[in-house]
Amino acid sequence: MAALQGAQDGGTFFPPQATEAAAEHDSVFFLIFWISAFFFALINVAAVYFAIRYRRRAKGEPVEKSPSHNTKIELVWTIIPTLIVCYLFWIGMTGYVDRRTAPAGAYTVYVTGQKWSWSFAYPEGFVSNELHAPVGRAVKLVIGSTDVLHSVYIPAFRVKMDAVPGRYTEAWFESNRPGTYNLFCAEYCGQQHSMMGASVVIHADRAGFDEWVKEQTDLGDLTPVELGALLYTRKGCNTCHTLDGARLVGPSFKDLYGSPREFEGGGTAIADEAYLREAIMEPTARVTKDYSPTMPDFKNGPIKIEASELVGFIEFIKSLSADGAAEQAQAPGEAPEQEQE
Ligand code: HEC
Ligand SMILES: [Cu+2]
Repeated sequence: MAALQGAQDGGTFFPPQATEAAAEHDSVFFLIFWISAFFFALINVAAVYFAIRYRRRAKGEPVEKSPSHNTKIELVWTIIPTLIVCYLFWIGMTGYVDRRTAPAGAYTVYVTGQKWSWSFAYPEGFVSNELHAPVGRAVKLVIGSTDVLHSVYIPAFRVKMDAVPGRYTEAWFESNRPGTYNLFCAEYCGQQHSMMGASVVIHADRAGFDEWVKEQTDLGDLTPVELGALLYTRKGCNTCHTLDGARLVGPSFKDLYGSPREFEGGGTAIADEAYLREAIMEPTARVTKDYSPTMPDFKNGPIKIEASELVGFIEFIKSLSADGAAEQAQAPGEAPEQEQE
């Protein structure tokens, strides 16, 4: 029975409890579960017993006299269940209101769902594809979508809220347990729905979190290739593009530079700097063959790419192909040229 009750490390029914709300949620669930189990057993046993006791008799067999009613029993089976459902309503309602109302002064993170990835914009002015927070701090999620219905679902926090295009929804949590948890999309949103996940990282203390925020905001003295490598995860390219040649939502960046590209609806090109620039800033101008035009708009969308960052992406992608790496070795630190192959 303890295994059923969802201990901190997760029971049979539930993932670990990483918020106080999760523990409350599970206790309400199990209370209702055991009350239902008790009445299920009671009613079935009574039904079988009465079916036998008051079965149809053979002709001539004496019939047991049955009373028309019994006020005492009727009062008991009316009042007790009424009190129970009132109590369940009370704990359900107060729990719901608590879950819906973020405490004043909560740390606000803007969550955006899009086919098929999540992005998290922080009040310090940066965007990440991971949700980070320190232990013991209330975090309010303001949730939007750029295309279709999605749903933010963090099982370990017992948090679930739809992301609806054209409006903002809210959810909140306060974790009491450091660790890394899963965030899923819980609204079927198309082909790559099952791959639409993100990590939620709860830092053990405020200092660890502040450190992470500093890393995100401080670009330091990076070469263009290093900048591109950093932005590749920070702007969420890694949710759709790999570096090892594997196909995800989009084509891999490995050996992309210098390779021949084919497009939907015809046409070909060699992936030089000018092409990469167009592919990143205007992804729908020419759509790579066998892929759908689902790359986010980095010009006007919620996550933007600055001119200085574009150089980083191009140099980073170049460094991932033999041709590009050789060129970079010849002319270290030079800005990308526009020449054709
Ligand atoms: C939601 C998924 C998604 C994200 C996020 C994404 N892309 Fe894409 N990307 C695609 C898809 C799909 C294609 C192929 C279709 C097309 O050409 O638009 C593509 C194509 C490309 C291409 C052209 C590849 C080729 O085959 O010629 C480049 C370059 C590129 N993306 C760069 C980026 C960069 C840089 C980022 C991050 C700033 C990024 N993408 C983020 C989905 C994504
Ligand atoms: Cu989704």
